[in-house]
Amino acid sequence: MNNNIDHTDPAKDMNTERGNGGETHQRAGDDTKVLTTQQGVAISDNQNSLKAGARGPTLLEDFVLREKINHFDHERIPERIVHARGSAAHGYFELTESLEEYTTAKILTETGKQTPLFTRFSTVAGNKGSKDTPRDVRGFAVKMYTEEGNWDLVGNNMPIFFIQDAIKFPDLIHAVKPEPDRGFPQAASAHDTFWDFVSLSPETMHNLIWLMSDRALPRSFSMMEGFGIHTYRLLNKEGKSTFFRYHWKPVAGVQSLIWDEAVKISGADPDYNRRDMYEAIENGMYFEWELGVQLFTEEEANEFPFDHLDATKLIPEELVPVKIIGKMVLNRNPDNFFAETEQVAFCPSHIPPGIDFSNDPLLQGRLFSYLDTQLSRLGSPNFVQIPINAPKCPFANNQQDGHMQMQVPKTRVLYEPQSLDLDRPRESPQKGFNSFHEKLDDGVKGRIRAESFADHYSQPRMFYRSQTPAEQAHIASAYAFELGKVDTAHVRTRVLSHLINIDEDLANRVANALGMELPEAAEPAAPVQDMDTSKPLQTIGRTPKSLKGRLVGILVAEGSNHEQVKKFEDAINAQGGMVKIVAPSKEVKLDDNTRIQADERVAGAPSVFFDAVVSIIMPDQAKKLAEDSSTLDWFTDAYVHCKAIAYCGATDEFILSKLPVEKDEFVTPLAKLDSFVENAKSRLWEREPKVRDLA
Ligand code: HDE
Repeated sequence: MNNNIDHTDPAKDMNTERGNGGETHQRAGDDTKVLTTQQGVAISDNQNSLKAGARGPTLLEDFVLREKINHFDHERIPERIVHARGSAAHGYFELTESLEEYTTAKILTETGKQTPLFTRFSTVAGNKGSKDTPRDVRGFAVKMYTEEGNWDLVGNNMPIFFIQDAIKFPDLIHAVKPEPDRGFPQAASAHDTFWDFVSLSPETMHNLIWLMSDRALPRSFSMMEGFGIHTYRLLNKEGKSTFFRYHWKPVAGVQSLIWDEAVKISGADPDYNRRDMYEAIENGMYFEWELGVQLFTEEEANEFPFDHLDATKLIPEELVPVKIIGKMVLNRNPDNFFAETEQVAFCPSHIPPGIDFSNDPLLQGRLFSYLDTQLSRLGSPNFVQIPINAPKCPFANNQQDGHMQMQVPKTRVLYEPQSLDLDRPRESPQKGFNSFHEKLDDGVKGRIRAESFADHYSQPRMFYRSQTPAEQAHIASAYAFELGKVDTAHVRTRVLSHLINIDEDLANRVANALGMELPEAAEPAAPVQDMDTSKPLQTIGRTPKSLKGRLVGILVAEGSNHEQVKKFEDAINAQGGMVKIVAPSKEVKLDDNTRIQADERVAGAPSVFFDAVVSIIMPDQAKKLAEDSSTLDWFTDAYVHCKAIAYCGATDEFILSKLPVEKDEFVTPLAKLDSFVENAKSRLWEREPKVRDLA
């Protein structure tokens, strides 16, 4: 909360002058920094171009103007083809358990050491200027600056992907992106082309059901899991290989938005997730994850009831437990969005010795794509020299020249082998990256899909059946919402024909919501198995009860009781929660005459921004606020979004009494501060059947 207002004049150490428009502007004094051109020439006037006469024309000679405009004209670079919208933070990784038995990679064997990293979270389909809260997969990309070279762990917040082979990726993305003739919808999968493509590609069924689940609506970047999806390898001193898949487990637990909240947040604050991360880190509430690995041998993999090289399959944690080996902490915001978040270039092919790839055909395609795409995005193979991309360990090679080359090699010798300059770098069989010496079957060359990749329904079935009833209902209504936006009847029918194979109850719910008959089931390419359900696939039921990372909105108005406000604020902060003060006006005088600045005006801060709300207002103000629809929505939404509410007498008398808000055990008077704090620690799903149709 911003308390008393400071009206200090920021211009007091500057020479201020009045411009022609009457505005005040500041000029450098003796000991302040001087504005210069790119060439370092001091600029005397940054407000007026060089003209022939007071009323123009402007002279071509004006190099200050030309340089400034020229640079401005070229400020934009192409956005990422996918994952364009993202935000990032710096932090570190610390290994807690050595994997020495399995790998030589120092990052996975040297415990206790902190390795710097940079992590970028993203949506997939939307453009750079879209919103943070669409229904979408989230990217989860970590660049670890290890002492043996950069390791980019380029993953998602879901453990599986839509397709099995990289050759289908451009089609998948073309189908989900805005339709090419009309240029919409933006950042949305709810349209005909997406559902047409996926319903013709049954391998997408598993990722689709995750996309329809609450996982696609993370409450915070700190509240989502991260997964590498593909199987990778670890290689030890003897060259022995062990397969692994990695998981980032959020310390705050997995928490999601409700769809109605996500929709409202999109309008009220398209920057919702990035603002949350920025503010939390600025307030010292760092984001934390544990790194876990599922380790398994080739022999064990051969016994799995699915193919571990198939990126549409997850490995249930009950089958191969996740071994926690370290933690990641994000504790510093970038200094500059463009220089760091925009220019960071992740490539799954950036990998240190001791780690290696598997033959997953999706991964194999990615190894080409990421390096390739940086050329059109960043413009030169020298993108690795941009500070955010450069390794922090020594690096040296004979690659030379190219656009924007920043290095000045002082040698005649930029080739290898060579005998003219003994200081130049040479290959090292001992320290260098070695690929696993894999014995390959004498297969037949061809455009083949392995038969072991044919089962597309067993795992989506396992996922659906592992969910709590509330989550199953959310999934069914997400399918109904999305298909409700699909105008082509045969596409909707085809989707239903797949859902029957996943779960008949699900198919029926969706068909009912759409008013459609169930069609014949699609013909499965492999028998559908009833796999055991898996608790880690749930979110509700696994969320820890905690205020950490959660935000409480306190509504105040003229004359509100300052002491009461403080009491709530202190109680919430004491348990790691954050508070924002919301008021009808930006500045407000409380009962003890303190004038405070509200963080938000109520009209600009709907209760979807908060995890719980408190209202401390006087009767005259409550009467006024009861006439304002944004205040009424504030309480109604908090209620229907299953949040804790603490109210004062005036709020009860003049506002709540007008609303369909039942005073259940989670809607409490201010006197029950402790109960409110407990209730604010999680979403109150118990209320959901009363406020939403979960049929
Ligand atoms: Fe990506 N993906 N991807 N992807 N991906 C990109 O690379 C691609 C896939 C992921 O914050 C692009 O630098 C292909 C799976 C993340 O900068 C591009 C295929 C997973 C990010 C690209 C996949 C991901 C990207 C666009 C199928 C999870 C954002 C810009 C073979 C394991 C990284 C860029 C960041 C970005 C290609 C599938 C994760 C075009 C061809 C599976 C987190 O190279």
